[in-house]
Amino acid sequence: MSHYKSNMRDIEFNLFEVLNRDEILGTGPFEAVDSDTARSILAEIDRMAREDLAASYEDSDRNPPVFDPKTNSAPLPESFKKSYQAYMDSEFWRLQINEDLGGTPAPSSINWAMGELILGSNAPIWMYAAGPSFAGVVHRNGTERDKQIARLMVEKQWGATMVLTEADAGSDVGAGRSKATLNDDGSWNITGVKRFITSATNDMTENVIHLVLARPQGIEGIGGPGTKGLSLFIVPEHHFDHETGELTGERNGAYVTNVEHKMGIKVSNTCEVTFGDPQVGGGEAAQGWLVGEVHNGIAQMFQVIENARMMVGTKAIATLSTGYLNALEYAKERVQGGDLTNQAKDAPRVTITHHPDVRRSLMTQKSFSEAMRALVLYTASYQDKIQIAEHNGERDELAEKVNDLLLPIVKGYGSERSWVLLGTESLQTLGGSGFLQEYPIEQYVRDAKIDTLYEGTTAIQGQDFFFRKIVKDQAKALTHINNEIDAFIKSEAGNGRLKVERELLAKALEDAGALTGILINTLMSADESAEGGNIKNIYKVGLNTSRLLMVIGDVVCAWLLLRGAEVALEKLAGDVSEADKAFYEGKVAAAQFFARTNLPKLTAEVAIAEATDLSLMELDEASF
Ligand code: ST9
Repeated sequence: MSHYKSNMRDIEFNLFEVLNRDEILGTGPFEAVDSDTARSILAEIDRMAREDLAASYEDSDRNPPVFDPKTNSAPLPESFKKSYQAYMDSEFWRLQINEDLGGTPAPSSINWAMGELILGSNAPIWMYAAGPSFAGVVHRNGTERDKQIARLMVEKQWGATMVLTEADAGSDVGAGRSKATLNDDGSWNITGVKRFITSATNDMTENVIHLVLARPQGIEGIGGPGTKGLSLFIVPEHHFDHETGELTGERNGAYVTNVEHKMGIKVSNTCEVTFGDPQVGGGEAAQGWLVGEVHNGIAQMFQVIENARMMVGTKAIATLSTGYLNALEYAKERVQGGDLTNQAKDAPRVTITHHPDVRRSLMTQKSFSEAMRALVLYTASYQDKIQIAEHNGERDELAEKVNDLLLPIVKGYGSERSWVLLGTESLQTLGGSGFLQEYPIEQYVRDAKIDTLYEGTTAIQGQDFFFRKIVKDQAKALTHINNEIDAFIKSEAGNGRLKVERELLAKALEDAGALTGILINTLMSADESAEGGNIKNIYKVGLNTSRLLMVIGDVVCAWLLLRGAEVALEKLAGDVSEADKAFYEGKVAAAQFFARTNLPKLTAEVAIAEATDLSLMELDEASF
């Protein structure tokens, strides 16, 4: 039986009943994917995810790739390769690719719905299969030469990697020391050692294209310190004819020199890659080509990072969702103890779904996984707007800003909530059995932990959220979301049944506003050019940026659940099947539970932020 339990009903509810994606499917850039096609594609991906992709999930964990220093590779288990091939053969990855590259573009919302199914069933498949999506970034930023390379990346289905991190440059990408030196023929030689590079070796694709950040040497005006001095290079594992894509038979000097031993997602090779070291491999130079012939590396790389941050958040919530559904299945069958209302020693034993604390736990899992699914698809609906505008030769700047604002919530809030809930609630529902490898949840916990770490830790997401997405944006996107939530609060949504929750949401929105205000005022008080300014006050901001991310995440999630509950209540007022009645009642219950159990806590978060002083920063390190 499959470990993966999808929630297609809720995915379709979000896409078609709340976000009304029917309105954009089959039109504009999505002409080739109409509503019926999208539904049947999702149904087939759902089947494939539960059967073909989930099939190798456990085996890939128990028999992970092992690094072979003689061949600089780590071959993947056969079971995993079969699942990967099933996905590639389905050709559904083409929905994320633009037409120029041989794709059939679908709205981002449909793609991330597909992403949830694949990432929840076996996430490394999505990661190894990302080569064609990476090609999109090469194509978008590239010269004619690069565009042709991008076409080949798709045609040949080569693997691809994002190569930023070094041993002493993780969160601080700008500390990277890898170098690039210009050759006479216009290509560059890359030297340096990169770490934590996902998918840098596999035995499923004939080539891997590394997108490498390195610092150009010896040319005035470029290659300075920090992230702005980094440029982005296309560095293949094997050289190829740039016109035909035929491998020339020459190895490029980009070698995997280690594969990490990890806590989870073990089948996803996390590699050290050494570039241009005469002592490594055949000692070849690592030849690369500057993307777009412009030195704009960090901005170009962030196009990949933004997509990957969305991927990580979606992976996290997909794992929580299947964790919850596995816990639910267990709880419905597990008989243990008597009902609290009947304490007689010979009272009939009941399934654990009768116990209040198990119900609390199950509803906590349900409400968070459905809230964060709504968050992912709501964010993706802004990406749909961006796609539509681009198709019309325009830019939708508001949609871009809102997407930017929501991304750290999807990634930071989504991964933190998911990982914690998988451990404290989903696994806990199974009691001691949850600790066993007979059930998938212990693997989910191990596999989900990475989501709070890679693609920018939660602390980085909190800083990005406050400094870049709120302060630098002058709160334009935040104001837009605030106004949307405010309009909902003031509406008659829920026809009386959501009145209490709308009041709770109003107070929570006020709290979120107060917390944002505290951080902005504290930031201003750190400006030493203003009277009384004290630079140390910036520490007080830093002590609260992750808090702000989580608080606004709670508010947005509560709102999205309540919006869904409003739709559910409208449906319940009409004729619905028994199955739909239970589903819609579940939507209302989850929204009410989320609002009632989470939102009142936000007032305390404001008080904590308000009381922040510098004592923690002044404490001697020896006292920790
Ligand atoms: C990793 C791999 O963890 C994990 C698994 C990957 C699996 C891959 C497979 C799936 C992916 C598929 C992707 C396919 C691609 C498809 C695309 C389709 C279209 N937003 O604040 P500043 C830029 S990899 C946008 O001064 P610092 C911006 O250009 C490792 N841009 O930063 C800015 O200039 P300006 C992941 C942003 O203080 C410039 O950077 N590692 C954003 O110099 C400088 O900004 C990390 O994630 C943003 N949010 O550097 C690093 N932020 O201001 C984490 C910055 O003029 N560390 N830019 O616009 C950070 O993010 C740091 O905050 C830092 C700080 C490095 C940015």
